[in-house]
Amino acid sequence: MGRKKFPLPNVVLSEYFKLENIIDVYPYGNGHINHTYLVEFPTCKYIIQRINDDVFANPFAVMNNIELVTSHIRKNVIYNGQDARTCVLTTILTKYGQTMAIVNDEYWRCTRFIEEGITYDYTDNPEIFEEAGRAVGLFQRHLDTFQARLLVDTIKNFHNTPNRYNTFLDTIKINRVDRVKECLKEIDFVNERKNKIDVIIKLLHERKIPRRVTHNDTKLNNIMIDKVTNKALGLIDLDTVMKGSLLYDYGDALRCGASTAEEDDVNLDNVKVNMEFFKVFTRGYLSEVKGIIVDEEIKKLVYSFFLMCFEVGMRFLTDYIDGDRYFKLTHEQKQKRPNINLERAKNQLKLAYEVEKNYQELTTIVNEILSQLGYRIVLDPEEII
Ligand code: ADP
Ligand code: GN1
Ligand code: MG
Repeated sequence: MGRKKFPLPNVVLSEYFKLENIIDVYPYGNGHINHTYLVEFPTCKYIIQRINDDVFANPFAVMNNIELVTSHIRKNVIYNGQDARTCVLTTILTKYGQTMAIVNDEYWRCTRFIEEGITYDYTDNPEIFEEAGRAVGLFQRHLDTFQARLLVDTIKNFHNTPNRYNTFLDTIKINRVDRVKECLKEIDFVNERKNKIDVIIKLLHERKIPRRVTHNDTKLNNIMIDKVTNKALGLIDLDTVMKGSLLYDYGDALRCGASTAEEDDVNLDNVKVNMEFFKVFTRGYLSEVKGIIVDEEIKKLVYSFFLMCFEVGMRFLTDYIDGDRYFKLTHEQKQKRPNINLERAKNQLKLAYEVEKNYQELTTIVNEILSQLGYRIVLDPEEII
């Protein structure tokens, strides 16, 4: 029997490529959700991903959303005289002309590998993080003219924090793998804040802030930065593009990039708000969304930073209690970091606490930037969560 040459089935590869031309295939990137591989040819590369259909119940809807959104952005990018191959994801069709290959009940897709860009899991370069802010703002600007109703909610209630809190309570009640006893402190932390978590969802329901097209997963490694110039190219990982609040995208990017520690750092003393990074990201972001963002959204910018740390911390905690069924562990993690979801939860809840503690200073920074960029609104520096 011959050795298996590539880590993904030849039947999948052959939906897209002539096998004999492939030089190598290997796992790529550090996403938590899909299985991602790089396929190398002598002169070019492609990304192949298995869509996680435990998470995305309707992969067709995911691909349909992506096609609609990327076509819209591509049109704008070309209009601006920029390179659409680097600034937007390009879906590669199967040999039958489909956006997905369905092989043995698995859903696979392929995109052009954006070799000109790089995604960082972590950066200590403020110039890059300011560009990340621009990329998130620009994404919003591109989609300001897109009809949100065309998109399907690929994960219902994705950023509905009160809804996620109810799931958290149910998971504790069920206590499927008897882990509740290991997380009592973190559970208390979450419960103590249950009255602070419905602000954005309420504003959306009351139509005090607009429902927009948002990315919903703006962590740093979903933001493509030009390798040479360090300038923003665009956002990738578009599986969760759907209707939402722009506050989710602003807050989520900060939770990931404006921390002094990585998401799974176990030394909680390392986890603080990186004020400089908060400032540069906010500057990049607000310079792009000027004229689009409304005052009621601006008032909740700092809050959204708190909420996104809290929400994902609670999600990691819920999943740990539930036996790691959503954020699945790799083989290596099972060996070396079996409690990684609890570690991530502690880390992100600590960051939420740090945002609370520094709320007024963060508000002052937003005010400075608003004034520098010529916005009229001034936030109340005395406000706390
Ligand atoms: P996940 O949902 O698992 O996070 P992503 O779509 O974010 O999946 O892909 C995981 C990683 O693979 C990204 O963080 C990025 O580094 C890399 N990646 C994905 N698609 C591309 C692409 N078209 N070009 C370059 N890198 C990519
Ligand atoms: C997941 O797919 P990825 O790794 O970019 C998750 C996000 C979380 C993030 C935490 C669809 O993002 O919601 O904030 O992990 N994506 C999904 O790191 O659940
Ligand atoms: Mg990703």
